[in-house]
Amino acid sequence: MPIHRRKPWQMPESAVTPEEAVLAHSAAKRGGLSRRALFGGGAAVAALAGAGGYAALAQGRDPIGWWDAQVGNDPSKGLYPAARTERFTLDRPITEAREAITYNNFYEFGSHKGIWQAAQRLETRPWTLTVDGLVAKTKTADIDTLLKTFPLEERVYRFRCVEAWAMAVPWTGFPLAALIAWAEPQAGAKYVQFETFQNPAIAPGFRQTWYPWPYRDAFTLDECTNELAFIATGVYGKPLPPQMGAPIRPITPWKYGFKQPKSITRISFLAERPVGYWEKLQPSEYGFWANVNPEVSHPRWSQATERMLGTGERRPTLIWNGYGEQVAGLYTGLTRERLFA
Ligand SMILES: Nc1nc2c(c(=O)[nH]1)N[C@H]1C(S)=C(S)[C@@H](COP(=O)(O)O)O[C@H]1N2
Ligand SMILES: [Mo]
Repeated sequence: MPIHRRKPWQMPESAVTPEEAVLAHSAAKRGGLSRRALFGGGAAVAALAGAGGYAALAQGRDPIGWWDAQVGNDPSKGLYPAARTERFTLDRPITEAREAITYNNFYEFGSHKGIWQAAQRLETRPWTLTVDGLVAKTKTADIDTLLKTFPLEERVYRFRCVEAWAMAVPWTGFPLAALIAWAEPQAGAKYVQFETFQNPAIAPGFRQTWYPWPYRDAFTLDECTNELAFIATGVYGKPLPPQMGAPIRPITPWKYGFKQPKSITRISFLAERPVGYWEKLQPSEYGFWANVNPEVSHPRWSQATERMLGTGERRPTLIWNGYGEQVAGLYTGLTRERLFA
């Protein structure tokens, strides 16, 4: 086997994250794939990711400078920064932008944190969002039309990955409730499913056919109309960079990060509860609700504390990620549900 020079996005096996470890486990169960077969694929993935366009150009660039250059070509740049809504002020400093845009989970571009350059192959214009299922009528809207329809605001939210890393992030966007109202759900709609783009030509992860593509996850309609539920189109006062889910993603800050698909192209209103991407891979570890709770351990690690990106500071995990006042009432009576996994 030829020796490949280590590229920034190739991580040593020791850097394997908990979410990847699950995958190795479940893929091994299904298809008899070994851990090495899974993680040894890094060079092939890297070759694909590095093959084209912006991704190749981004190599070796400063991530902030690169982002600024991309924003210069963004038709929505004039909408940013938006005024901050102060009532969501936090108990912790905002995470450095550089940390948040270079440490990402976006399995379409690779199953490790160093995907920011690979993700530059995502072309975010033109971009259409479809709403379908139990709605008055299927609608498709262009992202720039949506951005003009809903007034943008900035909200600083806690963000907590199930792997126990965390951030404090200034998202720009609009309440998810506004998008739901625009979609005109029918009476029978109980669940709202978000679906990520699916284009194997630009994202090497799709070749890894043991993943249940496209990346999807869902919330109840009541969760979506809670005042905290948000649609992010920007972050740090600029349009979202591709690696953070440009041009549009849902944000539900009281839940673990995996519940929130990036770069969505479809929202479906459903009568039955669908099974999300991680729940399909490992239902015993990743459930439908996935609300943050320090006392409910992941089967393979404690959730009692979290590590802040950038500073490395450890903080105690907060129940509902600190948003109990807004969201706890959504769950009264659901005593038989696994609310925290
Ligand atoms: N399409 C897609 N969306 C995704 C993921 C992914 O792999 N693909 N990872 C999820 C996980 S596990 C987390 S923690 C967050 C990470 O968001 P960030 O990279 O912007 O911090 O995105 C979520 N949304
Ligand atoms: Mo995550």
